[in-house]
Amino acid sequence: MDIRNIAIIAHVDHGKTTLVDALLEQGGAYTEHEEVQELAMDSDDQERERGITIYAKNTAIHYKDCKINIVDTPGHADFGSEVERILRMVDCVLLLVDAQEGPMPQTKFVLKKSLELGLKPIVVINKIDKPAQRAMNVIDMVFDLFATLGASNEQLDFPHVFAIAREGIAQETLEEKGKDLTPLFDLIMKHVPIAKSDTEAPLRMQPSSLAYDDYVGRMGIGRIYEGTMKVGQQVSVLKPDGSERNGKITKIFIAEGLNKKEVSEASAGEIVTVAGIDDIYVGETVAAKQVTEPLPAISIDPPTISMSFLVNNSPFAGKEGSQLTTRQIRARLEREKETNVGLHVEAIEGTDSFRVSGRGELHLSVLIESMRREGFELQVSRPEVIFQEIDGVVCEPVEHVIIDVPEEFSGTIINLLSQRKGEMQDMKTEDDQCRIEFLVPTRGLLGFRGDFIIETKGEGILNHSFLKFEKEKGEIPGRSRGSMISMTPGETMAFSLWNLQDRGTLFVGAQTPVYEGMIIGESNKSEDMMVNPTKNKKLTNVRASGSDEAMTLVPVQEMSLEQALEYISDDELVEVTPKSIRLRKKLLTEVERKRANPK
Ligand SMILES: Nc1nc2c(ncn2[C@@H]2O[C@H](COP(=O)(O)OP(=O)(O)OP(=O)(O)O)[C@@H](O)[C@H]2O)c(=O)[nH]1
Ligand SMILES: [Mg+2]
Repeated sequence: MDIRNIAIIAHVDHGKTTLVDALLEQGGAYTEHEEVQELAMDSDDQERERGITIYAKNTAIHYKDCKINIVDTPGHADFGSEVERILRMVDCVLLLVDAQEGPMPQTKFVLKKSLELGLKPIVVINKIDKPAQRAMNVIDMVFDLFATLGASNEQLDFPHVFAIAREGIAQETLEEKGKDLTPLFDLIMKHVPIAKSDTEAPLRMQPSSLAYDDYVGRMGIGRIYEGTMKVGQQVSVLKPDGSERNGKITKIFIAEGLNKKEVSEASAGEIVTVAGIDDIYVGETVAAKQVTEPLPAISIDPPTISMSFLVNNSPFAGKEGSQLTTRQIRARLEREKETNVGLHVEAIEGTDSFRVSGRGELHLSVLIESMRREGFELQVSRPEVIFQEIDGVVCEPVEHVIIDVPEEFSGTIINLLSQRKGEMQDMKTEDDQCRIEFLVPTRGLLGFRGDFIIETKGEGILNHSFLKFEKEKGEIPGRSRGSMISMTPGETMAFSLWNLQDRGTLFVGAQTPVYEGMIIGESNKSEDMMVNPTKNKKLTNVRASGSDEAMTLVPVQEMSLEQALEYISDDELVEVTPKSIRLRKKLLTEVERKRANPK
């Protein structure tokens, strides 16, 4: 069979999943009356709510006599290493670039990885319907990016097409108005090589990612490079280091539109999901018995960020969740490790806590959010960057940052990032709009987003993605303001909050239960401030005219999980339950804190 294997790659939000929608629709994946949701591939709850793709997924369509396997990848930087692994199972990529934004940090990252693997990308300039599109410029920028990344002459000669993914339109030139995706399908047929299908050779298949199913257990998703795989077949599983073990294939699935189809066999060229090998892992080779040579290893990037996960021991512990114990948390983290490649979990000896490490804040906060939805209560510490020793030198992760801001804010932003050890690389101004590129240590970016939004009055756009490890950059200043801490348990009263709101920014509204040591806001001063938010107004017989009505509270912006994680300091924790996100001091009483930290 004629099979083509492609992945769709791009910076976050440039329209990958939307394009897959259109490809599925026009590739006849649906029957006439099938009701299909927008962004159908983003099927996970958190994906739908956050409006981003978190897990790479594959699908397949038929065009003419050909089957096209398509892998939709996440664009967010935290999932970049997954994209890198996935590129191993395809023969071509569609590189999407927003016709207004142009190439962004993650465009660069995924393109670099594709070029290194020798892939020849098809460039899709998407969103040409945007009023501020500058598609022709963007083509030049993409060309420059290819050149900077050391593309070969063949790669530089990339085919391109313009698109409005949302309307299911592609067109060869900017002027003509397209009517469907035919020009893109034609490019795919012309430029994506037919998947090699040597069915005579003995079986070799390699998982690029993992999945889990309650009935069949862990499954490997990857490409069959050679031979044929059959249900019931006895196989060897070879590790890159040459060690081997036995296994048996119990189920094979291939993609068909939005569904998986169970088949009894599949051959070289096909992308399959296989069950039967319980401890299968990314990069291993599933092979016929006589094979001794594993496929080339797939490297898994080391984590860059870690946090401690603790049992909830706040005064409110156990009130809102059902999964509370260390044992339950441990089991859940172990289960996560089954499929979450790149996640590290380690019990911290002598404590009820775990060190959980991943590829970025979002990678970890998606896990925390899943856990709270499943009924867990836990506490997490401030995210910390993981240093690495490379050739005897202590190194830290550094990110490529692109900032788009109105020109008036550029000075402030450059200042802020310099303090955080950022180095400016480039700055361009067009129509009072600045694009500034920096290299910034990941450490300097933790907690930066909040300041950035405030300083740019919400008009700035911040994009960053991991670039490399570099020599440690020295001290970076932390949060400049202290916390407002409740000195007493109780329920917050509008009267006291009204008095406090001038002294800082409140995180909680009236009638919120609080405990001693809980953080209820940010102080305007640099030190922590102890307050009593539970005091009510003394009743007097004389009613001061108008003062009750005048007690208007500034609306509080409740913190999201990510905001809370970015916000807290080293001596603070985020308490997460199915119903609440609270911030607290690690040590709840002032006495304990003073004892721990005598001035
Ligand atoms: N104007 C315009 N908007 C588009 C077009 N294609 C996609 N969008 C919008 O862009 C947003 C992001 O689209 P997605 O398809 O989720 O982007 P993505 O690349 O899959 O994003 P991630 O998976 O999170 O990296 C959505 O709001 C789409 O409706 C287009 O051609 N024109
Ligand atoms: Mg997507």
